Amino acid sequence: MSDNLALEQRQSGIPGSRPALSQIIDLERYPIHQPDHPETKALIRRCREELDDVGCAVISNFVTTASLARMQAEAERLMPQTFWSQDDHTPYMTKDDPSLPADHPRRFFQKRTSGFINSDFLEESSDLRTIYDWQGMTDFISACVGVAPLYCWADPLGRNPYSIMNEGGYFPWHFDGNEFTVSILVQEAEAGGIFEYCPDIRSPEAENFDHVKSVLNGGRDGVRELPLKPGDLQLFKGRFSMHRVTKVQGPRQRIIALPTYVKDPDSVNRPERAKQFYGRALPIHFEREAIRPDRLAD
Ligand SMILES: O=C(O)CCC(=O)C(=O)O
Ligand SMILES: [Fe+2]
Repeated sequence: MSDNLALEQRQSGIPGSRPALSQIIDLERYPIHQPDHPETKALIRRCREELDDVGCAVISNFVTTASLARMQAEAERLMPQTFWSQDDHTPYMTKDDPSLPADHPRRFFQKRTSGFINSDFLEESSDLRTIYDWQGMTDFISACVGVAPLYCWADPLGRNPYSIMNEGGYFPWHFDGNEFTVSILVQEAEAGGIFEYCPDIRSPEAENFDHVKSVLNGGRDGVRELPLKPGDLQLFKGRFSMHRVTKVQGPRQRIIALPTYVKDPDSVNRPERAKQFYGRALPIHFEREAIRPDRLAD
C-alpha cells in the first residue's frame, strides 16, 4: 500500500474527514494505488491501446456505488451554484471572424444549454476533490495517456467541475482547451445525453477544417458514440477529438464529473473561455493569457 493511501485511510477514521480512497475507487478491481501490480499494468496497457485506436478509453465501474451516491448528493447540494450557459459557441469557442467564408467551421455557432458547478465550489470532503488531489490518480492517468509529467490543471474554475444537463440540454460540437479530459458519469439521463466524438479529427499540425465542417453539417464519417454508465471513468483526447453531448431527454439530469489533467502546470483557460464556460474570469486568467499550449485555433 502506498504511503498516500495509508494516510488517506487513517484519516478516514476522523469524523467529518474525507472518505478513504478505497471507499471511492474500486481498488480491489483496479489496484491503481499499486502501480507495479500486474493488473494495474495490464489496465494501463489496455487504456493506451484504446486511446491509440479510438481516441478514448473506458474503465467500467471505476467509482464505487457508495461514492457515486455521495457525488450525486454533493452535486444536488451545489446545484444552485450552477452557471447555466445559453451561449452560442463555435467548436473553437472563438469569436466570429467575418473575414472567413460564411460556411467556415470557425463561423459555425450552436447553442449550448448546459451548466457547470465550478471546481472552487466543491466541498472540503468531496469525493471528487479527493480523487483529484491524490497524486496516485494523476500518476495513473499519466501512465494511461503516455505523457509524463502530467499535472492537475491550474485553472481554479475548470480543473475539476461537475457538468450538468437538464431535459432538452445540448452540448454542441467542440474541442477542449486542454489536451486530456477524464470524466466520471455520476448520473445518467433517461435517454439522449450521449457522448459522441471524432477521434483525432485534428492534430497540432493540421486543423482538417473540411472534415470538421462535414461533421458539423451532420456527416457521420469518423463519428463514434460512447455508451457511458454511472461510475465509469473515461479518458479522452479532447483537444484533438471534436466531441458533443446529444440532447438530454426525460426529467432526470445528466451529471458528469470532469477531472482535467494537463502537460503544462501553469496554463489556464483564456478569459473568454472562462467566462463562456464558468461565468467569470479571475485575475489568473488575464495574467496567464499569453501562455498557450500550441498554435491551434483554440
Ligand atoms: O459531458 C460530457 O460528457 C463532456 C463535456 C465536455 O465535453 C466538456 O465539458 O468540455
Ligand atoms: Fe469537451
